[in-house]
Amino acid sequence: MHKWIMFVLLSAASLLGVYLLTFGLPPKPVDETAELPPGTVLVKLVANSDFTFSEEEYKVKVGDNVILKLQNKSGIHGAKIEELNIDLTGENLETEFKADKPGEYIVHCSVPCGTGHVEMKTKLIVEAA
Ligand SMILES: [Cu+2]
Repeated sequence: MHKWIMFVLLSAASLLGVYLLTFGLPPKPVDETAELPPGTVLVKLVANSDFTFSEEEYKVKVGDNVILKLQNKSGIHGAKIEELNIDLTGENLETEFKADKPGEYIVHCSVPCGTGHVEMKTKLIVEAA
């Protein structure tokens, strides 16, 4: 009788092993903000397929050192902030700058990406400290 149980356990363990070898362990969620130095904030613009960015506005504070990243979830987009001389496109999807002037900055897509391109905008709000 014990042999039967051992057989079932062994089979289950083997199946689990094969499963893990095939699919690998589920990736652990990476907390990208965990290793940022104090005073540095990460703003991640996620560009979606429906010509939107993931948030209607992104907020930082005056004095923040901002790491601005663009992630193209679907399609190829860009993110341009004219007043700050920032344009994230192509290989250059990350930049770092100091938020030193409060205000609302329009972020718009800078890569012609389709019918919704002209309206593809979001806001970066720099709040007074
Ligand atoms: Cu676009």
